[in-house]
Amino acid sequence: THSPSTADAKRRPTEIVDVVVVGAGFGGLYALKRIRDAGMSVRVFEAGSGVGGTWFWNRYPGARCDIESVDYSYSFSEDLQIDWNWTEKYAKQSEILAYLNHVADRFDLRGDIVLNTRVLSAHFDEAGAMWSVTTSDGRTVSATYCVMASGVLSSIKEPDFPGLADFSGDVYQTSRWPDGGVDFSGRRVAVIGTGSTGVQAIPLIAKQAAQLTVFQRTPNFSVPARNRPLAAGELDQVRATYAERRQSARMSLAGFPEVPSPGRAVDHTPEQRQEIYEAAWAAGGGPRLLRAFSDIGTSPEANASAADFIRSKIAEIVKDPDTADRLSPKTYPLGTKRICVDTNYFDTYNRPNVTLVDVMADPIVEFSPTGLRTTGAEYDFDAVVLALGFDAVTGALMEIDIKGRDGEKLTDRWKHGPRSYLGVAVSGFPNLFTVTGPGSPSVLGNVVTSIEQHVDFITDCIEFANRKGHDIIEAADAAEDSWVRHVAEKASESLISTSTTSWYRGANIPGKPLVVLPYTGGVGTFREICERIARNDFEGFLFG
Ligand code: FAD
Ligand code: N01
Repeated sequence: THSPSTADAKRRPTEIVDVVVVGAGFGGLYALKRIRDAGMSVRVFEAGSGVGGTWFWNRYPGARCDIESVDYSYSFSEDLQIDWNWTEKYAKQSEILAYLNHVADRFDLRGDIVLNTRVLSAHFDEAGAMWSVTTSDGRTVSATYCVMASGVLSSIKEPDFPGLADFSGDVYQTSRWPDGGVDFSGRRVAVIGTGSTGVQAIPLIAKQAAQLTVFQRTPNFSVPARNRPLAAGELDQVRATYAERRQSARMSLAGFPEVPSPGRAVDHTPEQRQEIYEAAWAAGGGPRLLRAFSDIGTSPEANASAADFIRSKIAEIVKDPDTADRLSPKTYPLGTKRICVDTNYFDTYNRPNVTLVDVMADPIVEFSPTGLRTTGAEYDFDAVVLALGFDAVTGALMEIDIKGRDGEKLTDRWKHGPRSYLGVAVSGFPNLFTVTGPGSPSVLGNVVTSIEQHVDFITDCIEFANRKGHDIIEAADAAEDSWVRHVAEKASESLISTSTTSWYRGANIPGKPLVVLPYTGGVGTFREICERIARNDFEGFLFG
């Protein structure tokens, strides 16, 4: 890939486009296609050296999706969804990356994408009603609209362990995994972090490494993926009913086709519940268990019954009762951190070469040249894998120097927590759109369903303005206020608001305001609200 030098770029006159898009993952690629098809000029900037976003960066062992691939994929092109052959129930990272590269080629997107280029700032010039966007290669681009498709889980939580720089072994971050992989054979390896990433990587690293020490702070709920190759004919069956399947996902709670629900857990006997949980566990996947009953997300009693079931499974699988106990989440309700979907995760702790260290009880103090020290012990290893998570939903936006009307900074506006109209637009920041921004369903469930809906809504809104001869679109203060209130109200009905450790609430980043970031009212409900707003001439937006 060719990246022009800073000097070259500086000599270039300011490029003028209708729309700048930041990011070339699922969101940015679709935004480019949709906005270009609407007849506008688009320039996409992507910090990575390839397209794919999440699936470009996260190459750690075991990386794969946790929503079935036939659903975790674009629905905008009938031909694409008919032609593409997913090989497994949950595709691995390389296959999803190949799919997104195929999308870039198939729809001829690459010509409008500049790789290896980070957007540093976006300032709104009120006089000219244009965004001035600067990039890491020294360009300035002038655009009527800015669409931020910078990702909900793309800003890495950097390690701040004292002494890490003095560690003489190798340090790997799961989201910056070396292309071509890492061979851990014969090595003593440490993993810090047991979120979805750690849970996927740990079983595979354990198989290869001589010794693996897992440093766990908060244990996670995890259910078996039961991943498998898709049998002959299975894809054809999906293709035959794709339209219904997609429609069900669009109108669902969490962006994947609704699982037929037997109703509320509280209306079932303990024996009936057990049977239904067992069936969900046997079928595999997070959605099946979380949606086993309709009240798991809202009723503490229903939630506890599902959580107890998973804890009983951990106790069954893990032979050492003390390890099983430490692996069992007890401090937050099920589903208030994203449920993990694994292959042999708990069973991995039965291996003689794997040790679990509880760093909640015995915190990490510092790294040394040969390993790390906790308050109670010292551990030596040759390599450490950091799976510490992300500054979710708002992180990537806050990293860009965004200034709206009167030079107001987005970081100032969101100092006490993000405020947005529909997760799409911010008052005082005209013509700036965020794909899956805070206050939209974004990270809950199947993110691709939400990405498509958001990009469609944003493009429709810009086209509406174009038709009416307007070139300013701005969220009205009152509309934003009432949306923020509605999001908070919905959040207070959800058990997510009670979790003190979840990145859904920003709790994993020191100093981040504790606000439930996604809209918990449901993907389908959110879509209906957006459709109503669009029908009412995009009420809540001011046009000028
Ligand atoms: P991303 O894919 O994150 O793309 C954003 C891009 O923007 C990145 O490539 C980044 O480099 C670029 N960027 C950011 N800031 C700048 C800047 N200033 N200048 C230039 N470029 C910039 N969701 C699910 O629904 N199901 C799953 O199974 C699932 N699995 C996941 C697995 C992992 C390991 C992770 C980390 C996330 C997973 N997610 C999953 C969430 C996933 O992030 C979304 O599903 C989806 O891929 C997001 O697409 P996006 O285009 O919005 O963002
Ligand atoms: O990140 P996480 P992730 N000392 O924040 C620990 C998606 N995803 O990358 O919980 C010690 O969940 C931290 O501990 P604690 C999915 O949406 C999907 O794993 O803060 N430990 C936690 O254990 C997911 O939810 C898949 O106490 C520290 C871990 O690091 C989201 O991305 C795969 C620490 C971080 O877990 C994020 O998942 C991967 C410290 N200083 C990702 N700091 C699929 O399966 C942090 N931790 C599809």
